[in-house]
Amino acid sequence: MGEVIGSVDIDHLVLAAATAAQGATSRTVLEAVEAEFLGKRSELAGAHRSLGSMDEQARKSAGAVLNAARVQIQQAIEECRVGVEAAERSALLEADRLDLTEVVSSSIASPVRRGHQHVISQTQAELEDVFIGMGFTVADGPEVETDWFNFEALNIPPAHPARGMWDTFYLELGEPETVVLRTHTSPVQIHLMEDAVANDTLPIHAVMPGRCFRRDTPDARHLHTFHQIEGLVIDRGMTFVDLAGVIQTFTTAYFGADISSRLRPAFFPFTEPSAEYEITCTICHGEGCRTCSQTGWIELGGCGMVDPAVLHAVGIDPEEYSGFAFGFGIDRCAQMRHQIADMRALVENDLRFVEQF
Ligand code: FA5
Repeated sequence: MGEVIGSVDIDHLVLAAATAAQGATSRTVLEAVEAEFLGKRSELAGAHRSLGSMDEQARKSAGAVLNAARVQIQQAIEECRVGVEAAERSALLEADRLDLTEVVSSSIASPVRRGHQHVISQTQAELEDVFIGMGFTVADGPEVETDWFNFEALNIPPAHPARGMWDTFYLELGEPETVVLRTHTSPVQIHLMEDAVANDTLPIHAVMPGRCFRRDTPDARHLHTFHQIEGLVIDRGMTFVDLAGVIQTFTTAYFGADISSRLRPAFFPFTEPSAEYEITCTICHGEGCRTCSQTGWIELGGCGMVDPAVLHAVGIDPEEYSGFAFGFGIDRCAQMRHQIADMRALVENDLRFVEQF
């Protein structure tokens, strides 16, 4: 037994206070421990009061013992206070923590799903890759064009019957120029040729993919908004053989070697001679079906040698340069490659369809 002052066993009191402080799990409990062992009504305070009845000698030594005991109890409580406060802080942080993994795993009804490129964009990128591999550059042009770029510069004056094939959406922007949503990517040919003349950068070997618009009624192989990839080569000594070779190379690269294809004579006001490139319908393998209107063939694009009148109009000397151009439907290419019976499926946004590619 340690020293007893005013019937209080001081060592025992210090030990009891330290034990109580260590058992405290919160600041509130620790404050209660502090009040119990150091407060006005504590045993220590009672022992202090008993000093008054002692003689001076005994009061001095008992006072020193009580002060030492008070310091020890205070230290024990302070040490515990640091731990309790740290534990309370981390409990608070834990409760407040934002669990970023929770969103992905399970906690919301429809988790965000990672998307991917649409099959039309994939097809465009694949075709661009093929042409880049053949030494072409990729160029861009406006989707909104003046009548001049979309028609007139391509040898299609007002009232030309070919305008009927490419009826479009007119934008009412007022005079002086008629403005249309472009019906094909061919006007980009004019932009490129004008730029090359202005900057003296002939020859041209470029493809120009992009969106086109027509007042076509959507059906198994038509949309009102679709995509073409235009090709333009302007160089010295170009012939129809170069054109046929380029078309064969890129269609073989995209569809594989065993497609069967044909070039059929056709008319375009801006090429002479002109042709249409067709492949055997991949839905019916040439037997005839709804997609190919029972013909067994599907047209992928038009092409031809650039008409000297077009070269002349943009300031290129047709005696020095010749060239060829083509315009293929990107959506048509995707449709035939993936055997999509009805092109409208491409734009209906049905995820069961889109996710297959
Ligand atoms: C043209 O648009 C010409 N500009 C092509 C051309 C370019 C000829 C350069 C000569 C030189 P055409 O109208 O045939 O041609 O369209 C070309 C291709 O675009 C079609 O074979 C088809 O694959 C695609 N296409 C045309 N209209 C639609 C449509 N409404 N929906 C989906 N694809 C279409």
